[in-house]
Amino acid sequence: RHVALDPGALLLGGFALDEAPRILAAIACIAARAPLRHLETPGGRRMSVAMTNCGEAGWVSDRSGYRYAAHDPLSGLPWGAMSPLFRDLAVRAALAAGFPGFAPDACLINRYEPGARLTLHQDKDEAFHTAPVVSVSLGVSATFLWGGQARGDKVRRHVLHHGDVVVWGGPARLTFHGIAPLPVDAHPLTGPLRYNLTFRQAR
Ligand code: MD5
Ligand code: FE
Repeated sequence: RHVALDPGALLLGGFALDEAPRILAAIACIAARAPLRHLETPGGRRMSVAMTNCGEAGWVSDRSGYRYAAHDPLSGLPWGAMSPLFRDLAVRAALAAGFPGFAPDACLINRYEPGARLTLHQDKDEAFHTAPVVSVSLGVSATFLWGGQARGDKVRRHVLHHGDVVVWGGPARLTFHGIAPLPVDAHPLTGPLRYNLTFRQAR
């Protein structure tokens, strides 16, 4: 069930299935402290995906730009700790994809409602691009879009299902990617929603 989407990009089908119920319970705890919110882009648009974080660094966006911050701008509190459940899953996935020694300090939690999407972008707000990004999909299936190293490159599509994990490293780390608008659907554990966790070494 391991499929290479590209050199450096490995899909681990169903890798997080067993942990999924516990991950969803943990997301509810994290969101009780640091609510899922629709961030504003530097251009002043409200993101359709709602976000929160755990770990030492959290990804945030506002009128002044994108960055990693140690504190939740909503509360001024540090983000909640990354639980061993999360860290161990991310480290095991990275290892299975050929990236030993992954030490994530940031976990971004994305929540998609029907119609929510992520337009094509690169993840380059992290200090080092040598570490991979580990992404975990939960709930309603979504169409992942990925192109190449330039914005204009041809875009391919792959459906990501509940429990799928993708590890993006090496030559795939800066690939342009996005998520197509979430369809109206239902999953037994999340209802109409999709969650995605991304683990990174931000600093
Ligand atoms: C998601 N999240 O499903 C996606 C999955 C984000 C984001 O894109 O930035 O929160 S992460 C997919 C990803 C990460 C890093 C690199 C690449 C894809 N890639 O090289 O294609 O919510
Ligand atoms: Fe991304």
